[in-house]
Amino acid sequence: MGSYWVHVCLFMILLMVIIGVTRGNNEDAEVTYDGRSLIIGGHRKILFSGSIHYPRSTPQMWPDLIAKAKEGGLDVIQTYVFWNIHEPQPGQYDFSGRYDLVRFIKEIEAQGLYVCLRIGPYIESEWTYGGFPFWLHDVPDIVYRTDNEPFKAYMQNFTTKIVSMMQSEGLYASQGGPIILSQIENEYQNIEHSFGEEGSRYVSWAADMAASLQTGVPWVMCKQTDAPDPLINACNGMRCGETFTGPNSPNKPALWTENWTSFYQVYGGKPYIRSAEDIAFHVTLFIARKNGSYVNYYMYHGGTNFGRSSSAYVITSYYDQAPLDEYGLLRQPKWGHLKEMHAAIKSCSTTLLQGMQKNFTLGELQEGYVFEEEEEDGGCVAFLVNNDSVNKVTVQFQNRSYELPQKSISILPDCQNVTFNTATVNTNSNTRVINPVQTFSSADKWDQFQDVIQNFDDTCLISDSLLEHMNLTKDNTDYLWYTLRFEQNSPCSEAILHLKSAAHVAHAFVDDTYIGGAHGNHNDKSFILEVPVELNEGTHNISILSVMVGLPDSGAFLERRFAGLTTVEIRCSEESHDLTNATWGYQVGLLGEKLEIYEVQNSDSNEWCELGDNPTNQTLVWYKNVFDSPEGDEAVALNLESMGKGEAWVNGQSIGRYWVSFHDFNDQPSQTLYHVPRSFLKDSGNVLVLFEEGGGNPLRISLNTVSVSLSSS
Ligand SMILES: *[C@@H]1O[C@H](CO)[C@@H](O)[C@H](O)[C@H]1NC(C)=O
Ligand SMILES: *[C@@H]1O[C@H](CO)[C@@H](O)[C@H](O)[C@H]1NC(C)=O
Ligand SMILES: *[C@@H]1O[C@H](CO)[C@@H](O)[C@H](O)[C@H]1NC(C)=O
Ligand SMILES: *[C@@H]1O[C@H](CO)[C@@H](O)[C@H](O)[C@H]1NC(C)=O
Ligand SMILES: *[C@@H]1O[C@H](CO)[C@@H](O)[C@H](O)[C@H]1NC(C)=O
Ligand SMILES: *[C@@H]1O[C@H](CO)[C@@H](O)[C@H](O)[C@H]1NC(C)=O
Ligand SMILES: *[C@@H]1O[C@H](CO)[C@@H](O)[C@H](O)[C@H]1NC(C)=O
Ligand SMILES: *[C@@H]1O[C@H](CO)[C@@H](O)[C@H](O)[C@H]1NC(C)=O
Ligand SMILES: *[C@@H]1O[C@H](CO)[C@@H](O)[C@H](O)[C@H]1NC(C)=O
Ligand SMILES: *[C@@H]1O[C@H](CO)[C@@H](O)[C@H](O)[C@H]1NC(C)=O
Ligand SMILES: CC(=O)N[C@H]1CO[C@H](CO)[C@@H](O)[C@@H]1O
Repeated sequence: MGSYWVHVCLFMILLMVIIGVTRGNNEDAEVTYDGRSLIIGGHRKILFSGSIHYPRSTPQMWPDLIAKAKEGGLDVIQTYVFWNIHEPQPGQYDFSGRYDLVRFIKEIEAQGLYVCLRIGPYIESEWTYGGFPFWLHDVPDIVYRTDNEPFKAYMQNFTTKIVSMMQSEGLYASQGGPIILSQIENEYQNIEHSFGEEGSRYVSWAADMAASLQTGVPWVMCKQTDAPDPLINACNGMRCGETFTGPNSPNKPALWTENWTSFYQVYGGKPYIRSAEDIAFHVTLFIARKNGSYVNYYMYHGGTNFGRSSSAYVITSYYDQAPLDEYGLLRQPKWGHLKEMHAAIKSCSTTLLQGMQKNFTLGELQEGYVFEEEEEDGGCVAFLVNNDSVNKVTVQFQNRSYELPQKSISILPDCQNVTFNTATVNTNSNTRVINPVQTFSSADKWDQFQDVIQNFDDTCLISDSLLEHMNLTKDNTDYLWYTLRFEQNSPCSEAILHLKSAAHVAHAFVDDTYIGGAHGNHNDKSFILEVPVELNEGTHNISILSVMVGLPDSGAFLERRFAGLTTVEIRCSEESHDLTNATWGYQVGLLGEKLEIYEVQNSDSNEWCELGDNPTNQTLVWYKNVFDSPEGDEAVALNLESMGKGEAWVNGQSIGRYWVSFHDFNDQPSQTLYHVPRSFLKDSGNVLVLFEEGGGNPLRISLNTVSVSLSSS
């Protein structure tokens, strides 16, 4: 053997040693669990986690959001994976920009946090179609989320695609990466009964399919009490310390995958405000009473439903009441109070994880939980719970008196001193400051483009019935025209157009004149439009624009949902004409959409003309303006209070649908501010385009910066 081979051999030995060491580390990073907690690299952990959904913010915002989550005491960032943005057409994938899942996970890893990856691929999440790509709808014989071969094939392919992508980037903890948990399916138990035996077969199949992907980290199913081994059943809700029935095996830990920090908001609804005290009470209770070892805040940062990504009626501002608000600013005192609670729990997590739990009564509505290590000088942690929402009480614990405020839990990391009480908020509140920096009040800076009212003669898709809305639009647009040529041969006095729709909005036009509109709401799945109409004898064009504001995202048999017009009649005092089975002509989408009039390269198109003399209250009109970016780096938002309903684009990127004319019970718009991420903007010459369905005044739009007032802690 020559010296060359000696060197090669030495090198090989060295290499094997290095590989051996590395592999040793990898094995250490394997994630397992038992009845108490997840075990990461051999260590038990109590983990605080927060949901941040990558497509609901921008890559430019991610580092700051993750840093604030870490500073707030989180260990884990949880996200869903959004199938319909990643696979817009079968086999065509998109992981760019806001959809760059790997970049998001690597950013979390760079900041030293873990990841819980909820692949679904059904996710609900107030995301259009619950995350399913709409093309699934057209797969022959498909039935979603049950023991159905075509569905399972697509679900398995996408799940495998994501897992392989993570594996090839080395992102599972078992490979030295940050992902410590994955989720398959999502709250399936809610609909399982609709599928009978096939539903339970599907649960087993999904669990086996997931487990077979060999990620080296556990899988969870949330709200699925019978999650098959080795998958862990996890709790979702607001009060898992009270409602969770517990892991379905003594070898599984108590995990809370969605602790709702607020609730999503719909058009016509108001923000759901959950107090910092209430959140802290229930998180602490889950840890004390259920031996909880993982709690995820849903959402920690909600962000923005850009484009047409939100599900039916959901506003673009998502969980703005979360600890980080829509713009990524601290929402105080929520963020600070939870941070303190995380620190109090972390200061005694070893004892919580190693000690024996005992509980005892402290009063009629008071109870105590103690975790005590068995060995001499072992730690002791106590939680003193006052479930009385009206009275504070003084209780005796180990010969000391403790005053417990109303509805609160005191944490005693040494069984003596209270370091945190869930109802005692030491963090100062802050308030949002909105500064108008620019208005758009000069009419000569605006351009407009009048979209067209489609009439029967202009359409080429004809049917003798009212067709289903989503099956025609394929979710490429919100808009579908139903058109008809109506022959009025006999007198028709006091004529009324009466229609019923299972879409979200209808605008009716007769002979190119707007006669009226109506809309439904999140809770009622259909609505009626009834408007007087003048019909002389002769031929009339009836054109109805049916609009959807996001596809449904929940429930069984999503593939069979019906949207669009269901009946149309002309009622005269003499007789009624049922037009339901008349000859209808269809047109998918608006002319402006076809022209991509919102794109920057079309901003000089000669379709645009000067704003009319009376710019307000026009129907189906596109508006365009150009503006400079506000100085500095504060968050930016458009105030669209003067507008009605439509969608807005900045430099060709949709900032979402707006619907200011939909008021809540106090007659206030549900949302007036619409986030424009800084990264959508250039210093100057930004192109703003709005499509307004009717009733807007663009001259009163303003551009604002958004910040929070200083708070002293
Ligand atoms: C799933 O992926 C495999 C391999 O890439 C492919 O051959 C198959 O056609 C895919 N099936 C479906 C339903 O997409
Ligand atoms: C759960 O959510 C409630 C309400 O938002 C909150 O009070 C509580 O602290 C949260 N608990 C956890 C463990 O996240
Ligand atoms: C918590 O763990 C203890 C063991 O330390 C066990 O006795 C108790 O039953 C557990 N409580 C719950 C709610 O699982
Ligand atoms: C301890 O907790 C168990 C389970 O919640 C309950 O049944 C029992 O009454 C509690 N004991 C005391 C003394 O409160
Ligand atoms: C507190 O009381 C409410 C009823 O007022 C009850 O539903 C809840 O389970 C109680 N929680 C605790 C922690 O005892
Ligand atoms: C509490 O006081 C009683 C009598 O004063 C004593 O017997 C007991 O050991 C004390 N308990 C603790 C935990 O200090
Ligand atoms: C969807 O449209 C296609 C043709 O355009 C038709 O064959 C199919 O029956 C429609 N499906 C539903 C559910 O309406
Ligand atoms: C109906 O629409 C067609 C096509 O746009 C048009 O030629 C016709 O004049 C319209 N009829 C009426 C009564 O407006
Ligand atoms: C329309 O046609 C459908 C299917 O042919 C039929 O069931 C329905 O009764 C008809 N409706 C009217 C109002 O004629
Ligand atoms: C706006 O237009 C609609 C119908 O075109 C009309 O009913 C309404 O009165 C108008 N509102 C204003 C403020 O002009
Ligand atoms: C760290 C701390 O505050 N320890 C205190 C706990 O309570 C005892 C008496 O109750 C004090 O002596 C300690 O200083």
